[in-house]
This record gives sequence, structure tokens and C-alpha cells, in this order.
Amino acid sequence: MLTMKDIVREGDPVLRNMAEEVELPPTEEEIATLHEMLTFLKNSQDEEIAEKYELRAGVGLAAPQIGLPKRMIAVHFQDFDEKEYSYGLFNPKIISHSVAKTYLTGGEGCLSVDREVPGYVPRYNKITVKATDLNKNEVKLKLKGYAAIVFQHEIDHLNGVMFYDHISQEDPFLIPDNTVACDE
Ligand code: 4LI
Ligand code: NI
Repeated sequence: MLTMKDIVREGDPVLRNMAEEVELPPTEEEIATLHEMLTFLKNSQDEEIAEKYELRAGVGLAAPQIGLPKRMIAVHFQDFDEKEYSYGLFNPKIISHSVAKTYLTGGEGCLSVDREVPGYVPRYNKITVKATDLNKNEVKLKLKGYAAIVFQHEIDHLNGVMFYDHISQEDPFLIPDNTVACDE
């Protein structure tokens, strides 16, 4: 089982490198790893399990965060209209996005970052993601608001990008034009 000791922390170059595409169809080993990443997220959100294994809660995890430079992400959360998102995805790609942006009013956290970084992280408010899921099926997901933020945060990890790269140096709480708040 994956625990916090498996999570790579900032400073490790794997978090700053471009991850490699997964050759399709994924191997059974790659599928098993992605299942483990999804289980980590579920465990991290289960109060009893999280306390027992000292897991920090997360809703998303990218393979580079466990030291694996491959284009794989897991997400597990509900958005505010109770819609469930639970996916393990290979080669996720943003194929289109809105002009309008959004940001989490509480800022963003990351399992690989053991400090609070204050500021708003502007992201596209709507995105369409194409990927291959754990059943080896191609999926196309239309996401907005919180869901769009979580997927963008995880896909960024595949490109060596950290959330704080998007925070304005001059004013961390600057809200760009055409940007709506996202409270979650
Ligand atoms: C316990 C059980 C306030 C502060 C509000 C906690 C179950 C922050 C928000 C959770 C913040 C669950 C989260 C992310 C933020 C903050 C991630 C709590 C886990 C809220 C997820 C990837 C950014 C995702 C909204 C510094 C580890 N997650 N909160 N950001 N939750 N969680 N991110 N921001 N301020 N990070 O962290 O999984 S996208 Cl579900
Ligand atoms: Ni992260």
C-alpha cells in the first residue's frame, strides 16, 4: 500500500521533468500502479485509515509524485453538486479550454509540498480532457470549476509544473481579468 513515505517532495527533480507518454495499451503493472494511486486517495480521505497510516488527504495524485516519470494521474473527489469523480487515467490531455479562468479561494495544496504557499492559482474554468481509463477505454471528460482545477493541477505535474508557478510574484492574491472564484 502507498503511504506518505512513497510521496516525492519538492526538490526532487522528477517533479520538474516532463513525464513520458504511456505506450498503449498500458501493461498490467501500469494498471496496478494506477489502481494503487487511486486507493491511496480513497484511503487518505477515510478518517480511520488516514489516521492509522498518517496519510494527508488529497483528491489528486500524479505518477511523478511517487517517483514514476509516466503520464498517469488519479483523481477521487465529489464536486459541490455531489457529482463523483473517481478516475485513473493514462495520457490525459487537455484538448480544449475556456477563455474564462477560476481559482480556489482557499489557495491550493499539494501532497508533495510540505508548506503553505499563499496566493491564488488561476486556472481555466472549463476544460475537455481526453485520456485512456483503467478499463483501457478512451474517455472524453468535460470539466468545470473545482473538477477542472483538480485535473489541471494533476496534469501540470506531468509537465513538471507546480501550482505555485502560477501564483503572481507581484501580488499573490491578484485576480486576473475574466476570472470567477471557486469555493470548495
Ligand atoms: C480531509 C478529508 C482551504 C485550504 C480550502 C480533507 C477529505 C486549502 C482549500 C480533504 C484549499 C478531503 C484540497 C487541494 C486545496 C489549501 C489536492 C481538503 C483534500 C481539501 C483536498 C489538488 C489542489 C488538490 C480548497 C493551502 C493535496 N486540495 N484543498 N487544494 N480535502 N483539499 N488541491 N486547497 N490551502 N491537494 O490547501 O489534492 S488541486 Cl477530500
Ligand atoms: Ni500536487
